[in-house]
Amino acid sequence: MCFLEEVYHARVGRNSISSNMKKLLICLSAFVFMNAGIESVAQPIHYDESKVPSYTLPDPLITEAGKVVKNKKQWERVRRPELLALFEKEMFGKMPGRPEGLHFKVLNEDYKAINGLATRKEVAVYFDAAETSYMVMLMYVPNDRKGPVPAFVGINFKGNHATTDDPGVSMPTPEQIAAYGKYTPAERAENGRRWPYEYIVSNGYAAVTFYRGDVDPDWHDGFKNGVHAVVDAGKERQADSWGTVATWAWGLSRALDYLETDSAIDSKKVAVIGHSRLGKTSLWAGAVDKRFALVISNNSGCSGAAISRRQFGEHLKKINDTFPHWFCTNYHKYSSKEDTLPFDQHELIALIAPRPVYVASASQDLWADPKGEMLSLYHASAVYGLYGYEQFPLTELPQVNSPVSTDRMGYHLREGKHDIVIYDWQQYIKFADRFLK
Ligand code: GTR
Repeated sequence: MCFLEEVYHARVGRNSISSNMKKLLICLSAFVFMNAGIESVAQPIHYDESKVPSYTLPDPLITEAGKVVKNKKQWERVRRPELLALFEKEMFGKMPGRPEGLHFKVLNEDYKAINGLATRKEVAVYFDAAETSYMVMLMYVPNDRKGPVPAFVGINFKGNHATTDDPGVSMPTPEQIAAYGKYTPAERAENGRRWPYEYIVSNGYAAVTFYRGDVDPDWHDGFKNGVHAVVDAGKERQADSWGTVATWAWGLSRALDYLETDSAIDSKKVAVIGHSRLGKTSLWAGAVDKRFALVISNNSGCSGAAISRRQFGEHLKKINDTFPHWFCTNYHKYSSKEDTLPFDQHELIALIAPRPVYVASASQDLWADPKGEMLSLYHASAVYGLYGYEQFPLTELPQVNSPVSTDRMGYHLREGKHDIVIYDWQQYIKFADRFLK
């Protein structure tokens, strides 16, 4: 994405700016697109409900052989594996299982973190026996606990040290910085508002996070760096080899592998959470790994919760062109051909059934298509219905800051821009309390 396009997308898609500024940016962007020959001109971005093409969504309850799925047994035995394999082959790419050499080391522990409210730990999760590839997990566990506690696990954008001003959290080492390559580390606490640790632990949950770059640095280097270096060594890439979103989701499962060994955590009560590209990731992690008890998608947008066929805001061509490494090569064949997708994103939500799922949007985040994100819940309800759970009731967006929930699904449209803020966490904790307490 060129600089002007970034500005245009950040300002026009997600925030409000003056109309003169908007016009100027549109003209400049158009000028840059024409001169650079950027393909996206071929499929413009729109934010206009009247431009949503008419579409028919694939029915999650019809098997590839054309049979109607009538009960949860048929769903679990036939249709769910079929759909999971389809998403794997055509979108995220195949992820390996738990690597043989996986092992953990608690690097440090402080019982007096957050004014004595929590125990902070940093844990190295090594992906190979030789310890050439690893991620560092940061955890805050409430001290006020009678037994193992439920937890939220999610990846962070800018490094563990950037999620808090706690001076006990390690800064990345020169060796780690070298491995991240293109990215220089953020300032300490730069992203702190997204990780309200005190609020989370005060509500009885552990908070667990790691940096996306530890698993796979977020740029297209031909799938050489991060975990690819050890897990894919010697393998030739295929059209369905895993993309970066799948590697991150795999990292979430490895975090859960560790949590299963930690007696302070109730590993049967772990919610997986993610914002934006990491919300796409939490949905895929939740679909693949049934150990996650609850799944949260915060502003996940295109190729996350949003229905692709709506082509509202970011579309497949845009995401595949801008982030060619996020999904597998097969996914690129659906760019500008959304109607040929063998699935749509409501079926990604359906793969989480019957576990509770929460989708959240933000009112100014049109790039992520709030209505499309919400409609996935509506259309995934058919599968939840096989388990006797309620239909998500809305087909039009609710008022801002008015959460809606059923016995298994939650949704809110937060007022404001693309972000994860305390309002979002408040809703997630309220929802999680119903299932994980
Ligand atoms: C955007 C991208 C979105 C979303 C976002 C993010 O640039 O187009 O799909 O994932 O990044 O992760 O912040």
